[in-house]
Amino acid sequence: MVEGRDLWWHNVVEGMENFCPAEPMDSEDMLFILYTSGSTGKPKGVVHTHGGYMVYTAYSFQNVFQYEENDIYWCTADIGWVTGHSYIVYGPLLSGATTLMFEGVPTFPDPGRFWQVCDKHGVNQFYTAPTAIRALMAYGYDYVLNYSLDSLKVLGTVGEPINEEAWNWYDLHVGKGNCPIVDTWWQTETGGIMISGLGAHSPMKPTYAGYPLPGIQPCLLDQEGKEVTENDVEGYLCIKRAWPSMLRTTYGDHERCRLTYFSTYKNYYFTGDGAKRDANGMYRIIGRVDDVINVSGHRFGTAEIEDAINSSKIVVESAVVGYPHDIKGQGIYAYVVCDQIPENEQEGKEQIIESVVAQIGKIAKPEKIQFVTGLPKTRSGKIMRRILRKIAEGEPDKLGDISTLLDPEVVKDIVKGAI
Ligand code: 7RM
Repeated sequence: MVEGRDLWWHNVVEGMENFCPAEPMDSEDMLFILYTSGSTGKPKGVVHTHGGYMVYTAYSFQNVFQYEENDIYWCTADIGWVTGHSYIVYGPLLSGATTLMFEGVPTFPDPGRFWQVCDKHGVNQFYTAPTAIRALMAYGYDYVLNYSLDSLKVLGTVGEPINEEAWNWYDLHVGKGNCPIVDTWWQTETGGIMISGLGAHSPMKPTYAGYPLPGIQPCLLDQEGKEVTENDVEGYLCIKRAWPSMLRTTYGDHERCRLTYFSTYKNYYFTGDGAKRDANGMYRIIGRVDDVINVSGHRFGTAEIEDAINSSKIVVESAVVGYPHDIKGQGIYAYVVCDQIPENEQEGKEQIIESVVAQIGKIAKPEKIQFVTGLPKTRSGKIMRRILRKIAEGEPDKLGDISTLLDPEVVKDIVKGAI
């Protein structure tokens, strides 16, 4: 007890009302700030406001997950990630939904934990990240087959492109082939889901987020910043018109907000992601444009190469980065996690190369493959490619800030085994 600084609880609460009236706010008053790290530079404080954010999280929650009264909804995200803000707290609670909150990890007391909780509480909508799915896949089917999971109606995924293997596993073993999967693409800055299926009402295509939500106008721009209007194309993913939950500013530095999101392409919001639009107008996110690898003039998104690597039976997950290559400009360096590091590493590498050549072609063949026990990830499961790039470039002493890493130990192992 420091006089003048501390107060006694019993003195403070004495005579207090047990009712606290809500404070009326303006729709444009600040609601919260969430810091996003980005790949370089100091974190930006993304500002959301009361009115638009709440309208849009409620709207998108109800439509994407097709929530019906008395359903039990569960999003496994951290509350500190925007996914937790929008789809554990605001969207569900504004909709009067029952939202299950879970504190723990997917592998304790065993890797059946998620499925046990689903059965125990009769979860109807389940929303998680590809990183969690892949981690659980590595333990085999037994854990998931122990549970009926028959309450499930809709499955969701978020945070990074979901590879085909993980999509199929989620569909078959968790959804038992009966649940639509909504692959929800959005960002801290967008506040809510921008591109996604709406429960069972939308066509599904593995690895595709699909169509924009009603009211959202995504588009693809080419190198020159010109909009590509036809289908079956790739480009820089932008959004044409404003939407209710878009960020209002970056805290304390409005100019930075303008420069980061609204100056690359005039009159568009730039997402920083690359995407593909298929012949039917469905969108597939191919990764951050900063991560594109250019091999002899061929541009690859990280997701497509990783998808091909992950389809090899021995692989659990992988991350690819480019490194300077005398002839090709950039070579592909792949960090690969397997159930077990193959006894014959050379054979394992050949198997991986075969998958890539079969699915993409010789040009996408990784020059270097390093087997690792884990990948450097943030708490929301995003691979920190900046770190892997530095290691591939032979500069492990210049990793920069690694304070947001979930497990800094994996970096030491990767540096030790670098090729
Ligand atoms: C919700 C969230 C945003 C970045 C975004 C993308 C990637 C998110 C998906 C995805 C492919 C998805 N907010 N991303 N969802 N990529 N498919 N369904 O993750 O601010 O933390 O990250 O995450 O690159 O720009 S975030």
